[in-house]
Amino acid sequence: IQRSAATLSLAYVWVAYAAFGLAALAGMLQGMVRGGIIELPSWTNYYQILTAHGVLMALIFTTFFIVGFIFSGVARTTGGSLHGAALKFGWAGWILMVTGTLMAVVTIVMNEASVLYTFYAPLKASPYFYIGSALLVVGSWLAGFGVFASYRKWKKENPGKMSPLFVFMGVTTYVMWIIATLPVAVEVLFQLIPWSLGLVPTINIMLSRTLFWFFGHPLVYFWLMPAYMAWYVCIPRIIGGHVFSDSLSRLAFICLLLFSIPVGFHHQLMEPGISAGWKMIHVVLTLIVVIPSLMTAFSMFAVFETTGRKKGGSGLFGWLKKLPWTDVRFFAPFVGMLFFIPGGAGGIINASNQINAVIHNTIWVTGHFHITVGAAVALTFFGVSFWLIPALTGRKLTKIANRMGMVQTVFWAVGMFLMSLAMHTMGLQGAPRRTDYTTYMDHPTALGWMDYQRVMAFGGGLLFVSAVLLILILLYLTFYAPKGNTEYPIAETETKQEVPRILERWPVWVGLVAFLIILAYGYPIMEQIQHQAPGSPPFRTW
Ligand code: HAS
Repeated sequence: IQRSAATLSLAYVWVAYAAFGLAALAGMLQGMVRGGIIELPSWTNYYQILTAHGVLMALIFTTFFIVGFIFSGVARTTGGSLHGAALKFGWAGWILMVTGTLMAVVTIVMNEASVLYTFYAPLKASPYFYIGSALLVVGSWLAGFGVFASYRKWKKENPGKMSPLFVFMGVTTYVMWIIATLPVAVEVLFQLIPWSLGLVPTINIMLSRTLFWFFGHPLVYFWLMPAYMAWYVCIPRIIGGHVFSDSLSRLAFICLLLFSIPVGFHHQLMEPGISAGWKMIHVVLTLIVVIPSLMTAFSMFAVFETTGRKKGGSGLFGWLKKLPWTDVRFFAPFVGMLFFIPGGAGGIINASNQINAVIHNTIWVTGHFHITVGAAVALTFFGVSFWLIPALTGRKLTKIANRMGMVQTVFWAVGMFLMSLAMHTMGLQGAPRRTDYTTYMDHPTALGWMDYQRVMAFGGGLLFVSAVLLILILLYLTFYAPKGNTEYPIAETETKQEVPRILERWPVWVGLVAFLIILAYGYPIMEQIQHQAPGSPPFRTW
């Protein structure tokens, strides 16, 4: 990869890890507070730290890493460089995103934005928090336009050819992201900012929550799709195999594009103001969006088995032994995949209307998203970073870094396992999410949760140790590892495969997305505007 593209990608990846480090510290503190192990000094509070953790980890770490990773992969698979316009868009996006991040972080530090990462009204933050979030989103759009510029250039130079698989997946991810962020932009620009500036006294809460989840669910796929890009395109090369099926991989991404947006009501199943029929439509579409993940599981099993067998593995499970278990580039994402099996099953449980009544707003949900984004996605991003950073800095992934990476992965996995198991168990016993330490006046049920809360805090401690270790390894790979070449692994199919052209006809897919969105959201949103409640009284958090 040419230096200009490598520097841009690295600039994104390192902001991601700076946010990750702070977020990990906030995460550990908040686990210990909730577990009753420590008390915070009076100048801060649990909700401030919870907001810092959620915003920095779920919004800043992920978005910066994803943008940096996609830029690097697009450069790698389109001849080693980025189009001039892509670089310009990329840097402009970086500046906006960093500015937005700083604005959000400063307001959180000043305790003027303790509104959690979902910033639900009527919790109200300083207008600078919302403006910062808007800049983050607009910056990511610019990055997306940069990827589109490189894609168009490649298409022009290669008329009639299907784009490289990585590029196709990157473009699909951004198309989905740009469409999905429009509703949250509307919520922030037309509801939250005027309200927090005091220009309007109240806002339509129901509408603001609907617009948030219109974006909030596809947001989780924005995290997942780049992890899938690594699974489909990079992992097969790392283990010495091939992409299982080019068409299947592209089809899975098209399904994610189509079905990840019109499903937001599965986060609002317990809310009034949306009738059961519309919720039912969203639940059905949610169960459809599970299918591309099942296709991915099938594909990954196929890649692992065929590669293992080619390397001499025999019998029902003998091929498993032939996988490179001591290579952290494979091991970390693989552990992530294992977490995603219960993570996906938990998602299906959540989406089922009646069972949602049991788990909604309990700490089960927190357990669910720690094993999906916090394990499946995060471990994949770590696994990618171990080769991406040295590939970008022109250094070597040394044996010692690899070994330390394995240790770091084990710490993360054990920490996450303990923490999320405790969360799921407590959740089923009714423990609410998003609460400070409390024994509910020594109520026996709440006292029964306390041991789990301590396990949660212990898991959080292991995660923090793992995070520190990770940052040390990545610093070493950026500045101190010996100079040399580290491969940017991109796999190909074993034989040339014909891919149906329709998969790359964007107007068809964008048209279908628009149709599904209008079907799922058009009428309910119209109803929410028409019959809006008087509005909730504003509640300042500072
Ligand atoms: Fe979720 C809540 C439903 C996936 C993240 N989810 C959340 C929240 C977050 C989140 C952050 O329906 C909380 C939001 C908040 O703050 O309130 N989720 C689903 C469903 C899926 C799903 C149906 N979620 C994710 C992913 C996330 C994520 C992915 C982040 C990246 N989720 C819900 C619902 C709620 C919810 C409700 C609201 C709950 C409430 O009431 O508040 C599906 O997409 C899951 C499909 C996945 C699979 C798994 C496939 C398995 C694979 C691994 C294969 C393993 C291999 C290993 C190959 C079906 C691909 C090989 C092994 C060998 C041994 C060889």
